[in-house]
Amino acid sequence: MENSTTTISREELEELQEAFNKIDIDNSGYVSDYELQDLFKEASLPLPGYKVREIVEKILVVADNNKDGKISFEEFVSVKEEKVAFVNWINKALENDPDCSHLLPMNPNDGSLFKSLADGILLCKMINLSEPDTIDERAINKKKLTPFTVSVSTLAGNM
Ligand SMILES: [Ca+2]
Ligand SMILES: [Ca+2]
Repeated sequence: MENSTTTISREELEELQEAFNKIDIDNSGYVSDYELQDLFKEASLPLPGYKVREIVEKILVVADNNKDGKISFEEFVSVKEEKVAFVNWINKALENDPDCSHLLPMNPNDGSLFKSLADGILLCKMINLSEPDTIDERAINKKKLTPFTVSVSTLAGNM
């Protein structure tokens, strides 16, 4: 595999697989729209349901390369290839935001993005960056949010 063109390290692939498995609630091997919606529900974001559906549709448009309406692990990984530019953009855009100072700057070359997104606050900020005023920032729960019910230790225990 040494001559592979992929830039993804084995470690990173494992992190991606872990994140993917968390989202793929029914273990179908695909992330579907309802699973993405669940993710938002569990994050307890102050978003109305129709907004969540809109955002989920946007994620699908970006990530669903073969247009079968669901995200395969391969598609999930290819989203990652945009990650470095994305992380650098977030670091820059939110560098002076005191609500995010505990999360930034993120390292674009490891799993920081996923860990930081799990915080919830950063996810709200990002949604507002892409669509200003989607979320009333006063409504963001500044305490630590816990969007994932499946903890890393549970996952590790199952391996
Ligand atoms: Ca699934
Ligand atoms: Ca697909």
